[in-house]
Amino acid sequence: MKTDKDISRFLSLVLRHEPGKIGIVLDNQGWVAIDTLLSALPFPLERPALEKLVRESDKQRFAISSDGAMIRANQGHSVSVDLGLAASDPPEVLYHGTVEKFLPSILAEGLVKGSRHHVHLSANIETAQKVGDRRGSAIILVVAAQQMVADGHRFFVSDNGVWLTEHVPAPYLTRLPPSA
Ligand code: HQG
Repeated sequence: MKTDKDISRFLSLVLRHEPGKIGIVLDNQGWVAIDTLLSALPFPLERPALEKLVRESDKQRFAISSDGAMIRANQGHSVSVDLGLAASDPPEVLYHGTVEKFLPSILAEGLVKGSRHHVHLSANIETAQKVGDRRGSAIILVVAAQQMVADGHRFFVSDNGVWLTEHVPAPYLTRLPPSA
């Protein structure tokens, strides 16, 4: 029996990274017909259960189109899609959670997007803490977002509130001291 978490992980995999794994094709904006997805999944899933999972996803990872026909991941893709996000004005600072072992490289080349479309940032420290804790003991980096905007960098915000940018050069990063 698959848990909602197992299903969510699998949907993240096929809607962000490897749609070909189950023989589906995402359109340019990352959408696929829900009927196509459900019949391609290697386990049974009914539409109401999928809708519930999308509604209750802790990070609101997926979106269903307004006509109810299609689904996509809100962010985090490595396959090429155009989410159609408009550039947004970020708060003064944003946060990024990482771990100690990446710091030398981050301080040398800044935050890089790797295989994803963007570097992922959050507006609050708690989220960055959780993101960093996925890999060990979180280190929180503060990103001088408004300074970056002043210098010509652009920011986007996904439908589920993740702040995205192409690259954060090292001079815009400072380390948040651990809280007592
Ligand atoms: C690190 C989850 C060395 C970066 C989360 C991170 C997030 C560098 C890792 C979303 C580096 C990339 C994304 C550099 C960055 N040298 N390491 N120059 N620049 N890094 O998973 O931000 O559950 O691609 O610090 O909640 O950890 O999938 O990015 O540790 O929103 O919905 O390289 O994934 O959301 O890792 O996480 P990731 P991330 P979901």
